[in-house]
Formats: sequence, C-alpha cells, structure tokens
Amino acid sequence: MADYEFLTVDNIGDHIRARSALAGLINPDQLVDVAEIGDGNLNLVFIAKDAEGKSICLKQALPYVRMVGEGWPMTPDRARHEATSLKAHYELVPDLVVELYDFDPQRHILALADLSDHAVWRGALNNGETHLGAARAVGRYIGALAFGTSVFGLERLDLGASQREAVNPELCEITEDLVFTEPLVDAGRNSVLPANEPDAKALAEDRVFQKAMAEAKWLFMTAGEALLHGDLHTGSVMVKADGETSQVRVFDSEFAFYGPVAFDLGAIWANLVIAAARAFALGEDERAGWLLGEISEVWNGLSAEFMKLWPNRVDPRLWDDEFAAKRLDQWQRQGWLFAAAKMSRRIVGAAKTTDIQTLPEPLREGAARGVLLVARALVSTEPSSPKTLSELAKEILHSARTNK
Ligand code: SR1
Ligand code: MG
Repeated sequence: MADYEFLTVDNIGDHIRARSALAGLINPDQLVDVAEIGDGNLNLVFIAKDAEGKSICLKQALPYVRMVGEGWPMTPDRARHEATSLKAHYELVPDLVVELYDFDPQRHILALADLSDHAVWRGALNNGETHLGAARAVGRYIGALAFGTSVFGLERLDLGASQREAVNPELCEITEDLVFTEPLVDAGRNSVLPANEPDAKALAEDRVFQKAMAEAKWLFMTAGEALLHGDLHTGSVMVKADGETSQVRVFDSEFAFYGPVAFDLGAIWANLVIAAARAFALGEDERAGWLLGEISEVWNGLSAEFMKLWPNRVDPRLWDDEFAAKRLDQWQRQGWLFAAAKMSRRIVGAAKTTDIQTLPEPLREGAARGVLLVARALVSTEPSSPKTLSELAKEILHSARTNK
C-alpha cells in the first residue's frame, strides 16, 4: 500500500489549491477539463485546463512500474530526481527543457508547463513527420549538460553537492539490468517474434557483443562525468514545428544521474536507427536515409555546444583545447557502444518501441532483425564517424527488411 494519495481527475483541484507555487498559473475552482494522458511505462500524467484557457501538466510517480503493476515496485523518489535534473538542465538550456513549476515531495508530484501543442518526437517520427533541427537541438542539449553539470562548468563544491543529490541507484539498476544485461541474459522479461528468435539467440551468443556490453555496463556504473538525462530516447522529447525549424523540449528525466556523457548520445542515436528501421520496413527509403543523416546532426549539435562553452571552463590550467578534443573523440567512440546496447534492449527486452511494435508482423521481423544486426556491427567495426555509422546502418537495415 502506498503511503500517499494518488492523483485522480477528481482530486487535482485540491492539489492545485494546496500548492502556493501554482497560484495564478491555473484556477483550481474553474477547471473545465482534466484528463489522464500518460502513456509511458512508469507514471501518471494529467493535463488540467481552466475556464480562462490556462493549463498545466501534473505528473505523479507511482510506487511501482505502471506498465507491469504492483508486482514490480519502484521508488517514487524518482520524481525528486526528475525535479532536480529538470531544474539544473533548464538553467543551462531553458529553450530545450520543459519548465518545472512546482514539486511536491510528499506526493511525488511535479507540476510542469503544458506542452499539449507539441508532439512526442517518437510519435511524430512514426507519423512520417520530419521536424527539422530537432536532432541538432537534442545534441546541443547533451553538449550543454556535458559542460554545465560537470567539472568543466561547476565550481568544485557545487559539483560535489550536485553529485550527492543525483545518486539514483534504484533507477540506474533498472538500466543496468534492462539495457546491458538482459538482452544477453534473459531474466524472463524478454520477447521477440518467433521469426526473430534465431536473431536474439545469435545476439546472446555473440562473444564480441558480450564483451562490449560488459564494457558498456562498467562505464555506465563508474564514469560519473555529468548529470545526464539518463533515458534520452525519442519518447523523452517533445517537438513542435516552428517555421523552417522546430521547438524542442526534453522532459521525463527521472533516470538522471552522474554518468558517462556518451550514454545520452548513444540513446538518441539508437532511437534514430530504430526510426530508420521502421521507415525502411515501410518502403520509405528516402526518409530512412534522412533519419540516419540526423545521427550526424546530433553529434554536430553536441560538439558545437561543448566547444562554444569550453573557453568558460572553471579551471583551464591543465584542461587545454587538446583535452577537449580528446573528450569529444572519446564520447563519439563510447557513443557507438551505448547505441548498440540501447538498440538491442528495445528489440529483445521488456520495454519496446512503437516504431517497431506497430509494424505488421511480416515487416516487424526484418526491422527487428536489422536493428539487432546494426547493434552487433557497431561494436565489432567501431565506425570512424557518425557518417560511417549512418552508412553502415543504411546498408544493414536496407538488406534486412522483409518487404522487398
Ligand atoms: C521498468 S522501466 C522500463 C523502461 O522504461 C523507461 O522509459 C526506461 O527506458 C526503462 O528502461
Ligand atoms: Mg520515461
């Protein structure tokens, strides 16, 4: 039994009334529309609107995994990690992060800007939309975090305080299990189409992949470089067309912790490959090529932002420009590793993606196979640039698809 009250459509007015930080943002006595819109794996999410058209989003962490139920308990303290990281990230790039209005630590509720006029990037991509500039913006977000929450951007004592607050072992353990271990060692949560069983078996028996995942998991658990998002897939990004470009807002950072910068990078790269697998499966080859080209855009956004901030580093005495170039090179190489982990978990493991799952089965088979083959190829070939990764993925996904 939870020791706090869950939000419902009927008690949201009481919550808003009780929170002084929400005064003026929405009128709790004139709510005209309250709806639960959560479709994620973990939390309750509501949008509340009042008679004057003001609106907010309320998100509450449940004490268990929503997609499974009470049989999979999970600390609701994750809401605190989300609140802290959103605030830290918003301070660095307010144009790229959803605004946090309030956090109720007793009931684990965040009050956030209503982004109903945006779309979840994954859904937009599944619908065939392009959203120019979104990938580069997400890269800029990673670059800003890599600098601004790290030894480069924070004074020593502030860094220590930020690291202490961000220790998030419960959520990290989920990632360690689901992303790194379970694609290779099934804990009873894996599933694939019967036609993909040989592909999952080949992955699990691939010695090169096993060694790569051992390395990736160790890096994830030991390299506390920056306050990451921690779950930066295309379902954690909202997008909205804005003339020639796109507005982008990152949200849902409950997995935030001090980890390797390349983990966020690899996550978004993997999701672009998965989106491209869907496009190839549907015969949208040009679009698939465009999606894979966005892999370079993420990288360009990250590296440009990091190098823009580099002259402002807290301590330039030892950390010179050569050192910055070395970090970028390392993140790129580790990015392949984490991208491979993220690809395999979304195909084999518990939390899959709609990109692949909503394909008709005959097409899903080839798309899933292609993503697993890209994951394996990435760790064995270690591409020399984001462009090489795109080219490799293009070739593999194209020939693996099952709608030829
Ligand atoms: C039990 S949580 C499953 C997954 O959902 C989240 O979005 C994370 O990706 C996590 O691994
Ligand atoms: Mg999430």
